[in-house]
Amino acid sequence: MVVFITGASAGFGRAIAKRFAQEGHRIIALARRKERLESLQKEIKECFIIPCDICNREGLEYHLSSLPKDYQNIDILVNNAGLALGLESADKCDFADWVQMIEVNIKALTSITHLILPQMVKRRSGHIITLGSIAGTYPYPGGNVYGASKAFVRQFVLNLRADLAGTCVRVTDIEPGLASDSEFSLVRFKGDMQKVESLYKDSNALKPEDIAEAIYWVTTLPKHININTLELMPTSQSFAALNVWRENYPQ
Ligand code: 8X3
Repeated sequence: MVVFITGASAGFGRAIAKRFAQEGHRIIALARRKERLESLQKEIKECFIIPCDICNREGLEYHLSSLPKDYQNIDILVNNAGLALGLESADKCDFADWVQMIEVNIKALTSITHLILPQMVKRRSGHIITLGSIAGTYPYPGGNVYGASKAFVRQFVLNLRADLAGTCVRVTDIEPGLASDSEFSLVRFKGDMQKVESLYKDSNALKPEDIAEAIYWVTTLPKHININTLELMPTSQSFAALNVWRENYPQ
């Protein structure tokens, strides 16, 4: 199969590329950082790299129209690129951070899906994977736009399922909880390593390889099975009671 992975240079994306490559599949790896893509290319056998900003639709169009023959029929699109910026309360957030999350998590994800989906429908075969989050279902303080962007992703996937009835194209939203060993939290905390370390300390968080395994599983199930959403958390993570703020409100 040909597997197109966005955000493939590190973390989840890199682990997903390696998992599929291990089974002999061809990888198209897209990310901004060329050197990292080149190092991935050295690690796996059949890998075509696209150094491109996922927000650049013209760039995406160009690269998609110049894929080598063996890579033109994309069987799986893994919409992995995405980010969280900040964990402040909404009234204290930087608006530019909100815009950037919307640009990458929503606009870029829909852009690449829009470019690749028609060829899958035409061939009556293919699987679109998105990386959602538990934050798209469960609100938490500081989740504001990040969680909302992942709620978009979840609903987009379900709506795609409705549109794709009868096309044989499958769509799945993978929704991880706390996951370490990627740049996710370092980006979210803007390089504050102390915050990252205290978040993951003794947490037994999910690892990129766990996410890759989940994706490998949903995409290799018999063709008549479509996993719509797959929510996974580390066993150590669970739910807390709803918050009740107690004070006498002015009447
Ligand atoms: C990442 C999971 O719990 O940090 O999407 O929101 S969480």
